Amino acid sequence: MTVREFPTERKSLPARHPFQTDDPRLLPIADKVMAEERLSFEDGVTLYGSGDILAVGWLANLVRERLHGNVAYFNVNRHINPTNVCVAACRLCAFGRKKDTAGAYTMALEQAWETAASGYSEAVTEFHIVGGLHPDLPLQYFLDLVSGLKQRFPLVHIKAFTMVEVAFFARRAKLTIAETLQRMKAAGVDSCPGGGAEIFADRVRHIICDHKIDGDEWLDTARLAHQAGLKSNATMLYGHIENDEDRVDHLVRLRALQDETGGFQTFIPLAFHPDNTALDHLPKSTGLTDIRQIAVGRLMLDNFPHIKSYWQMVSPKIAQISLRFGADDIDGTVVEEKIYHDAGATTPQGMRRQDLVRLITEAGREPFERDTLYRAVTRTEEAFTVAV
Ligand code: V47
Repeated sequence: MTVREFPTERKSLPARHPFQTDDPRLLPIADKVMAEERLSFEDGVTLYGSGDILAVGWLANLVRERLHGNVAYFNVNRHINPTNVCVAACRLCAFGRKKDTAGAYTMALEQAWETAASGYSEAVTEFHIVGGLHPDLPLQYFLDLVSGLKQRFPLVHIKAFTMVEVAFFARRAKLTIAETLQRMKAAGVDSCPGGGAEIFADRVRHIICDHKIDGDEWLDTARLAHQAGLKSNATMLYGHIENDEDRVDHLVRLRALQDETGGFQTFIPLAFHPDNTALDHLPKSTGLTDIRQIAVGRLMLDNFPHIKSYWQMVSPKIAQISLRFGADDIDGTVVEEKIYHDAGATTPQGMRRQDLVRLITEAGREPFERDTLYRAVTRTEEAFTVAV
């Protein structure tokens, strides 16, 4: 067992035990983390391969507390999936349907606006909007959807459309991606969610989501979104056919783009749910795999402000533990999640604000209600205000 003394500058949190590990390969990595040096591709592979998850978690927690102290973020949000009709037929997905087949739906605009208003009485600060790649719906449908929401809910932040959807809208509307993003912004889109990134490596992408834009196109679209002034998130889908090198490659490519634009807010590892997908022979991810993605993500993505353990994906229990393994955010109330529930998720489809507060408090962290841009939200009985 080797022990490294913890640097003394941490003031806001109680003294911790020193770094200890049974895995000598972690020692040079620990030295780099303590010196705030960037980790290499090889370091990432070592972190994934280490059996000493507590030591990996210790390091990730160090970085997490350096950035956020004891605070853990959550928000009050609502998901809206306007259509599940999708031309892509990705093997990873149980949500998409071909047009006019059983279970396919597309919301009329009024229906989408009503959906936005329904759910819990707590005032939401964010609408999270993603859907399938519909072969016939014009870009104007999505722009009207967003502008109608802005008219009805002017205080609510609209986080809408993944890079895959943006690239698809642009192609269908015969616009450049930059023009498409400008129209989205003008309609009221405030930022973009991180979906569709999956795993960038071509070998994997060809198998799990062959009809989507490739990894470079996802990154190019994100670059344009950031240049247009839209913040965005980045996901990584793990627990299918990818290997450790594919995961590290994904993280390193995200990190390189973030060096360039600074436009990413949050990294969200997403656990693959196999039920009802073409990959339903694969096993579900385990708790330790989930926790490791959070920890390695925190350590490799030194330029990402936030790492989210999305409770819907990994379960509230794992999300809670993740708050000690590198995560600083557990996402929100969500309300009516569909994508993972079609793929067999057994978590509730939403949680109340007070449940999120309890999860965080019981992890020994300080709950901090944020808006989508991580500004403090203050609530009175009927309304909320955002610190700007
Ligand atoms: O891109 C699809 C994933 C993503 C499955 O930005 C699946 O704050 C697991 O991106 N098993 C959409 N995952 C969701 C998403 C997201 C979620 C929460 C917060 C944010 C954010 C973004 O869901 C897709 C895909 O990677 N997905 N099918 C499945 N069977």
